[in-house]
Amino acid sequence: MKKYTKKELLSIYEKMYLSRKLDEKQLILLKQGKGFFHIGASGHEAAQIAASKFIDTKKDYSYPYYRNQAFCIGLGMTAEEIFLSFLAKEDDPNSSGRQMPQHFSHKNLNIVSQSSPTGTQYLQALGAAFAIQRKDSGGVIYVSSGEGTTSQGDFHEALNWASREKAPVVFHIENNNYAISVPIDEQVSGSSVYNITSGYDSLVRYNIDGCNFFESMLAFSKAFDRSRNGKGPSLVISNVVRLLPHSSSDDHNKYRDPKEIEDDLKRDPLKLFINECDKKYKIDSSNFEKIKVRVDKQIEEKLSWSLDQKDPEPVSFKNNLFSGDWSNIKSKDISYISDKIVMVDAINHALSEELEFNDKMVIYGQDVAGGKGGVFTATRNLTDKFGRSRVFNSPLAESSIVGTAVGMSTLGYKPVVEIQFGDYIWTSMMQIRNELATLRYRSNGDWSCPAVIRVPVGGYIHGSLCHSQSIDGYFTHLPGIVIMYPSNALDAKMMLKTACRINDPVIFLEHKGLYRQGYAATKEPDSNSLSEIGKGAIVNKGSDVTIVTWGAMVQKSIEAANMCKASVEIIDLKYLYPLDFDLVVSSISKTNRVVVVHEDNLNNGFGAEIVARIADACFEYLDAPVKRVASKDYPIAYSSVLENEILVQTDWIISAIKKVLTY
Ligand SMILES: Cc1ncc(C[n+]2csc(CCOP(=O)(O)OP(=O)(O)O)c2C)c(N)n1
Ligand SMILES: [Mg+2]
Repeated sequence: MKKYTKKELLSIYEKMYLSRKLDEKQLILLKQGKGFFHIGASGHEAAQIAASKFIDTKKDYSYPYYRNQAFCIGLGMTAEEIFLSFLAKEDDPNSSGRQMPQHFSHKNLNIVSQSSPTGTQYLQALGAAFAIQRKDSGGVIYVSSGEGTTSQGDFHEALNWASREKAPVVFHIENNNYAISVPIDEQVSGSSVYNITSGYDSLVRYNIDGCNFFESMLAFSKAFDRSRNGKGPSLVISNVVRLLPHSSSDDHNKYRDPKEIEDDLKRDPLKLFINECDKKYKIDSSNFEKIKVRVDKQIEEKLSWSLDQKDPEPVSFKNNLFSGDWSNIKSKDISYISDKIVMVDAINHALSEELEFNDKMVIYGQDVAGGKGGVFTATRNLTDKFGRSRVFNSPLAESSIVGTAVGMSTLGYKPVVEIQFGDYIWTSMMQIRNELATLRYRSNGDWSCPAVIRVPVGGYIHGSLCHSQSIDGYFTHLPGIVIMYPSNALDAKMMLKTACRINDPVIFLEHKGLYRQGYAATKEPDSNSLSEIGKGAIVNKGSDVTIVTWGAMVQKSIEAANMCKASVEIIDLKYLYPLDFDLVVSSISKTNRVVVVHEDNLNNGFGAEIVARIADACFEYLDAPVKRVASKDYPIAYSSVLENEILVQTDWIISAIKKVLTY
């Protein structure tokens, strides 16, 4: 049993008390109209300060949830920093005023910016642990949440994969028996997080009284020790009390029994700590009183300083959506290394060359490793060539794939992951929408996650409802992600290599129907050939009408153009974000007529956005209404007869061309 000095114990108390008082102060400020939101750590302080004691901020990383104010103070976050965040000031280290308070982030303390969804942090922490394992730095990743969040699939996915890999993660579940108003018996099977987490190989669990600092120290000491020594993940379930309502927007008197609230006060970790110090170390109460007086005074001074600090500049909302360093990548004259390559092989070669180029790059996904090399063979032979630590299978879990890629890329690795079918990307949507797309922005550039997600998409392969989907319309709506969608082997190779080089997240859409098509096969560009980001191409010059399109519709448009008498200019956008709208405008200014063609179904497809922009920017050039050709608003049926009715056909494009020409 560790012996503590009086100085150590008083310093621990000071941190717990500071967190408690900061909760009180923020709630007062809120009532004074100086802030909008607060979520408190009161009752959780002992377990959190104990956990913080084992973290070495030089090599460990933390993914603390919103109730971890005391933990962050334990790592070194100051009262000024907490106030700057509460007041949404420019110098708020968490987000420069972009996120709600208690969404912690601190570059110097290795606290990785946390978003709001409960549970996404687990898979990111695991990805960060994969990076740590490869760096062999002896670091550990800390990640926490409440007990309610253990109902999220991401939590169990993370336990599974962490156990498989013996990843150095300390999972901390702070069980305060409530998830907002929902009690644990309506949340967790058998009311026991400890029981529902049994059976994961190499995961060791501790179920402790988190109100007791000393007991918490014992558990975390064992947990961190195991992880640091390569023995695998640990789970500490600390049973704590929630002394405040869930947040400043909640009133727990509506759903909690007053007697229970009173009983919780008896387990107040600060009171228990003072009692233990008195009993075991003979430290009398006057010592704690002195700390209280000092901290109270400091808080007032620090608040008054914080109130005087600057708000963010209004124009700063534009900063840090992307890295801003794309100008390094320039198109140049292409040298070719072979006369013909199909698109899937071009993708395979791009991946192989980039694995060679960047030893921090890794590839994973379902079935991507070994002899199979992916269900479409895009990763064939890569495990043989680069080994299992660089090209490996993930569990069958899309959220795991994207979530870990976010974490791994945050710590400097370059995961280029595969989602087997676009139709199944949806279980990773939370990770994409609220994490991958926002990490750089919400941390105002402190953290980023430049992962690449390769996704086979599209129809015309008799794939029915769930192997035919076009998904571009969903992802073009999310600021923060580059979206690439090549239509041929040449572009696929150069664009994918570019995706692997840039410091921003990329969704790379690959049309399954194009993988082995003769018309999408091209000469193969050499390993130095990259593609200028956001540059579309004119693939057919013309003067009567412009077709704006991308992906598999490029070829269909070429076929339609060949079957019309008119002179048709076809633009292959290649990038859906950023969009080469200048190219669209310059073509329409010449042809005065336009058809937008896409494979995704009509309603709310990306064509709607393009057409709206054309209506705004090209009104004076247009001699006919703008037409859209898109698949019908039905799920994609299996029978060829039905599929042909639903997915865009060449004659639909021909008829649209004729309509705008004869208007
Ligand atoms: C994915 C998601 N669903 C719902 C919410 C809204 N929400 C925020 S906190 C919370 C309860 C979490 O409870 P628990 O995990 O027990 O943590 P505690 O707040 O009790 O510490 C809910 C439902 C959210 N932020 N994210
Ligand atoms: Mg809870």
